[in-house]
Amino acid sequence: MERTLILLKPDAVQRGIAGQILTRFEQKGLKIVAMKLMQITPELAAKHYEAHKERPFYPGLVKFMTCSPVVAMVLEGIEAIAVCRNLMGKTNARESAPGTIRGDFGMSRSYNLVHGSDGPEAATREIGLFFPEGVVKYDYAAMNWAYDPVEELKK
Ligand code: 3AN
Repeated sequence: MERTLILLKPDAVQRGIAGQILTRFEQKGLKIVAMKLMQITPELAAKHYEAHKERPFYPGLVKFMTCSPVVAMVLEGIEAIAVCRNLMGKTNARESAPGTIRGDFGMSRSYNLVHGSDGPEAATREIGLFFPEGVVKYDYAAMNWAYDPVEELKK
């Protein structure tokens, strides 16, 4: 079981399509273990995008991510990181395949609607940054139907 940090970016919230994007993740079978609407501070954005500090698009990226609220969430599932990145599509929404979130909803490389952790280390770091309070523990009814309980959940 893996966890990933997903952000529905300011463009998703301001365009009123946060719900539709959340639905993509929910209908896939990912379990929501944390979720909140929040304003990202410049300090949090700097930590989150540390790896991109030297990139030319960094100032614009921080400005965009702090200009308006985001919906932050932690999703859980088997191979959740790769599953979510496949659902999201390529960074440049114009090149993203139809059927993906960015491919269906976006036209931009920077206003690309959604963030998803790109690996297990990033996921752990990002979840700690956005949810220092931790995640919510509960039984998810779909678990035994989204997966084969015998083969995949090894119950
Ligand atoms: P992804 O979000 O697909 O993992 P990253 O991690 O390479 O993409 O980039 C982080 C964010 O920086 C992207 N979501 C996008 O908003 C922005 N970004 C990446 N590359 C560019 C670029 N060439 N021009 C403008 N913004 C970019």
